[in-house]
Amino acid sequence: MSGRFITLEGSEGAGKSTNLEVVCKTLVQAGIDVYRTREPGGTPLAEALRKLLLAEWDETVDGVAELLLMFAARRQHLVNEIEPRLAAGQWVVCDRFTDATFAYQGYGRGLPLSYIEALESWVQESRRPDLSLYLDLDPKIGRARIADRVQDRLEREELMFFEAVRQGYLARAREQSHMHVIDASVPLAEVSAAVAGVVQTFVASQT
Ligand code: T5A
Repeated sequence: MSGRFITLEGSEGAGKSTNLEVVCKTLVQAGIDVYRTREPGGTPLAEALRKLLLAEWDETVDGVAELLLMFAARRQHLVNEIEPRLAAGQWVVCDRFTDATFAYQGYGRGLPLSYIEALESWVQESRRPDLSLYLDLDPKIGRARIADRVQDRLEREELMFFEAVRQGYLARAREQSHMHVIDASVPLAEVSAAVAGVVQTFVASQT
């Protein structure tokens, strides 16, 4: 049996990295062989593209150029890591995937969603996440949580950008049955319990 593809989404500081551990631990406890990865990134070339995408440049980074780099990294990641592992029966847990592109490049940058839909079909063929957990948080709270970190190019965007990103995720969640919204404003233990609960229900539905 082929594996399942689970993604974790959220805006800056929502707790994705922290809760990715919870997703993996819940799956391992259920006896599932898990591979953990992230986007942009996940292969040497895709990680190099990540560095370019998050770096500051002495020029404006064009939104379409940013979108194409995201999908170039995604294609490399899918072909070299994600697809072979799913085919071998491993479950893949990925920190962000194409729902992030809809939210950041579509709603945040204002690029036509039709560009993203076209690239999604071309680059991913029929591959879509089986389950995506979206950690929803007011971007003001998220920013405060990561205020002591060195900020990358995307993290330095205006609050308005992150408010549009949040609306984008919420719009996707209303339309896409694979997406589950989790309130990330409550204490971490409660968020993690909700994450584990959704994952356990999903696992039970697959057997
Ligand atoms: N991107 C990505 C696009 O624009 N398009 C795309 O297609 C893709 C795939 C890199 C960037 O790329 C963009 C989006 C991003 O800007 P990233 O590194 O995955 O993506 O994203 P970041 O959001 O930068 O990851 P962070 O590590 O900053 O955020 P997390 O993972 O959400 O936050 P985390 O878990 O590190 O938690 C932050 C802090 O909050 C605390 C944690 O302990 C930690 O200190 N915390 C809580 N505190 C109180 N209550 C809670 N419930 C808490 N949960 C966590």
